[in-house]
Amino acid sequence: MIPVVWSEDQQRHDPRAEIWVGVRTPAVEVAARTTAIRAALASGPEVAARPQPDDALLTVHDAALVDFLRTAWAAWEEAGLPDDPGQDRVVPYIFPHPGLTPSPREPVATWARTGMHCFDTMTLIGPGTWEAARAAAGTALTAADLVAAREAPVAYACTRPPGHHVTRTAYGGSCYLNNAALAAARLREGLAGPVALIDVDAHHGNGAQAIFAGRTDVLTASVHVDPAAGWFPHFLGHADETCGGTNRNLPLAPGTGDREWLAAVQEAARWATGPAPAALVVALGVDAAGGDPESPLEVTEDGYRAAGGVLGALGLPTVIVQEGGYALHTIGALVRAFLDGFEEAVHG
Ligand code: SP5
Ligand code: ZN
Repeated sequence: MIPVVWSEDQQRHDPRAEIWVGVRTPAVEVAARTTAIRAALASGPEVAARPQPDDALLTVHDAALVDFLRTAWAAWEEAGLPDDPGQDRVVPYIFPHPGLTPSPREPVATWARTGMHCFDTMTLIGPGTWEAARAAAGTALTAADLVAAREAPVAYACTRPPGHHVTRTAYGGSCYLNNAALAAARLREGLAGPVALIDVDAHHGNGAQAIFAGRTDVLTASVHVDPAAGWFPHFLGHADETCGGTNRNLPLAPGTGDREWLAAVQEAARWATGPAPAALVVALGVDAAGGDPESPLEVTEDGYRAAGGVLGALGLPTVIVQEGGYALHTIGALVRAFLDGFEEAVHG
């Protein structure tokens, strides 16, 4: 069975809430997600994530982002913000909008710095967030190391918090470090030949698109609900964002089910494997499933099994990295179905 790479430190992240249109609602990116996934995969082998030095993050992220994430919670506490005005999580309130200034400098006030590095109000930082985000990055990097060393043909990184919305310089979308992009960069270092990154999360994989834009050695493709129909990340994910031929976006209408979604996954696979990549990274969000609270797509468990079959049939060394999926009663079965479909296509 496909080895599951895991780090318990990931569960130290508890965002408690998200702030949407100014309203604080309960967090959907919770530790119970990965608990449910692990329970569904309990019959298979588990591999402990190997700790990675912080500078391993600099292949895809700027030092300023990493430094902010490392110190943000301590600075927030130090500034007394949990007591006055009573905000128990790091959250931005002002952003260096390009219409405000084209060349922002890091502001001095702790409460103003967050907007320099974060692009939404949905992605809160508390005690343990940095440790968990770093552990998730280490989990993805360990899976990449297993595959690059040919210790396993395929590895699944059971990551949280997720990562696919994070760019080189900015975090958001419930993500802090781009786990899948880190895995792709590690595979690119370890293997001769290009790497394909295919994102099937319900939301556009804007992070990898931006990080690898214009790079012919890491091709990115994303299948997601159409931002032009009103969905996160709203500003990105349109079909015309081709990044000079190195990115392919396949936006789908709300309500799209298995048939059209699988055709898009198939097309992403066809496109991304054109230059004969040496390895594949799958950003596996299962929030495209019907019933997920964060997306209007209507993919079924059988659809995810079939998608695993499509991507497994490519026969490439593969790292599968967990992204979204927020329906706690189905998340485990959906991941299990994808991995079963993948493995069946590899081994027959
Ligand atoms: C990794 C991942 O799947 N991130 C997706 C984050 C999308 N969040 C968008 C939230 C839009 C508002 N949702 C309203 C729900 C209120 N709790
Ligand atoms: Zn998502």
